[in-house]
Formats: sequence, structure tokens, C-alpha cells
Amino acid sequence: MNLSSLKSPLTAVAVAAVALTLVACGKKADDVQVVKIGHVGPTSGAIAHLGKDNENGAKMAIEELNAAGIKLGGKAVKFELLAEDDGADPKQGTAAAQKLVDAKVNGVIGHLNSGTTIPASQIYNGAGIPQISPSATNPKYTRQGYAGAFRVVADDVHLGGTLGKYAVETLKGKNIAVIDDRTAYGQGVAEEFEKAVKAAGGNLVGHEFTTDKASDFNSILTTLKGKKPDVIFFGGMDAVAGPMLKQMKQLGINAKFMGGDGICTTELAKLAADGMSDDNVYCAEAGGVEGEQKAGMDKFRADFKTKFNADVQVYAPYVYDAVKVMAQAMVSADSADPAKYLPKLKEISYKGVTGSIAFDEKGDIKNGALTLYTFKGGKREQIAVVR
Ligand code: ABU
Repeated sequence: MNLSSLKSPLTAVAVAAVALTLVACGKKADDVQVVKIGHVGPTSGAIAHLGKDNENGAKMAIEELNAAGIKLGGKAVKFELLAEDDGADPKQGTAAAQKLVDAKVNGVIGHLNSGTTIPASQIYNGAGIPQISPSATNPKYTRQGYAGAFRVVADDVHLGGTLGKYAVETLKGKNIAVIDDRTAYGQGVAEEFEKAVKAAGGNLVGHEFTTDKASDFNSILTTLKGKKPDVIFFGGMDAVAGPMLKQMKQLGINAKFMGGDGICTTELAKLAADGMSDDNVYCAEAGGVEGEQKAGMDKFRADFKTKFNADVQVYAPYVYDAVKVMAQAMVSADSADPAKYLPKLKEISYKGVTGSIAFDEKGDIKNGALTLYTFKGGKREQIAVVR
């Protein structure tokens, strides 16, 4: 069975129909094997909208898998989603990871943040449980030598590197300033951005620091204003970037504002309100589709909107694909035993809504894409997909 073809989210009615069919066929509960898929993201706190976006991507995939009548080792399978909230907090992240290990999950999709994904990966690795992050972009995650750590998006080397070059060569930034939130993601992507600016011959005029919980940026923005930046790069998430954009406007800073995938969300425009103007904000999602693949992504977005009455923020499609990739590896191995399906995961070749997914020797996506965006009328507008 190839799971790539299962593209339509199924209704509760369809899921119930499968359950009734099992009963009608005389299947006892013992004949059904439960496969537990853990999902972890921040479904509380400042970026709960992103955590819920990810979790909904997982829910969609699980519903489709359950309606597909998958068998492993001759037994019907019921996939169960065990969704945990890590609040984007590293300590809560490791507690959630331990909870999933104790629940004997067959695999984990997550976490959303690099700061939670990296410490949690040590716990999953110790338990021999495969983990696919759909959104953590700090390179360290897949460079720890863990056999079961995978990522379906490009990393911060690619993100920060592309954005740094873009700031100098396309936006023609003369005085470039940087702010980061000191998280594993924010610090990492800002460092990669700076390296690329320097490599492209750009001029860095300042680097200020904040946190992922801050809401007052007047002091650091006033310091940077004195350095007359024409581009400000922020390493951090949309919940901080929104108020920062508002305060930049209040202080009369007209610089272009850039960031990585953490700010490249549907929610950013709402969070920034009148702090955002057309063609003033640039960001990159750590993935992207082109050509004939766009139709599949458009359908996913429409189906997601119908199902959850919400637009995709950034990474729901990547979570959806990550769940399907894990299930495809189980089908190929005819087993949900991590030791048996992990080798299949390593050699997977899967066509998802986010494009082709195969992993390199580290567990990173091969030939990962980036999509550069700007905002117009408060909506993300694609500039280009780059590899
Ligand atoms: N990649 C941006 C958001 C998640 C993270 O890496 O922390």
C-alpha cells in the first residue's frame, strides 16, 4: 500500500464506517493492533496557535490512516494520536517526551521548537523510538548521531544563509542589524544569517538580544535606531516579532524586517497589526513546492480550512507528511516495531503534499527547499522557492 495517494481528509462518518466494517467482519478487539503516534508542540502559551496548527496536521493524517484499512503483520491497525503540550519550554518538552516513552509510543512527530526537540531527542534515542521533527530547524538536532532523528524541513544553515545573502544582494541592505531571542532556534538562525551577510560583503551594524517572552523592545530598538539600519533581522517567533514590528513603527524605524520560518506565519500580520506595511517584511518557510505539486498543497490548505475552520499557519502540511512517512515505513516493514521499521524510514522515498521526502545519512531531508515570502495586505505572498 502506498500512502502517498491518501490525500483527502476523511470525515468522522468514514472513520466510523471502518469501525463498523471491522465489527461486521467479526473482528474482535484482540485482532486490532493499536499503533501509538506521539505528537508534541506548544498548544499553550504565546505560540499555541502554531502548536495547534501542527497538532491539527497530525490529526488529519491519523484520520486518513485509520480510514485506509492498514494491516501490519496480518492484523488490522488502529492509529492513535497521543498529543502532548510542551509549552515551547525545554523542561516541559523533556517531561512530555518521557510521558510518551512511558506510554510506549511507536514513534513521535515533533517537537515544534528546536529548544524542545533537541533535549527530547536524547530521551527518544535512549528508548529507541524514531522521531521526525516537522519544524525544528536548528542543525544540532540531526547532528548528534542519533539513528532515529529525522527532519522533513530544511535547517537554519539553509534558512539563515539564504536570508543573509538575500538581505545584501536583493534587498541591497547597507546597514544590517540583528536581534535574537536567545533560544536554540533564534540564536542559531541569527548566527547563520550573520555569517551569510559577511560572506556576501554586507555590513553588520549591531546585534541586540531579547527573549521569547519579551513584549517591550524600546530599549534595544532605540539602540539600533542610532545605527541607522536599513534591514533588521529577527531570530525568533511571530509572537515576539509582531509587537516588535509595532514598536519599530512607533519609534519611526523604517528598516525592512526579516526573519526565518518562526515569523513566516499567517498570524504575523494580526500580531503586528498596523506595524506591518506592504513589502516591508521578508521571511522564509523551510520547505516549499513548485509546479505540479502546488495543486496538492492548495487542496491540503482548503481541506484543512474546511476541517478546522482555520488557515494553515506554517507547518501543518509538514506534520501531516511526517505522520504519513512514519506510517509508510511501518507498512514497508509490515511492523510498527521501531527496530523493524526504522531501517525502512532511513530509506524512505515518499511523495507528500510538501514534496518529495527522503533522508540523508544524518536524517535531514534531501534537497530541502525554502520558500521566500513577503507580506502584502497582511497576507503572505510567495517570492520564490529556492534550493
Ligand atoms: N524553525 C522555527 C520554529 C521552530 C524552531 O526551530 O524552534
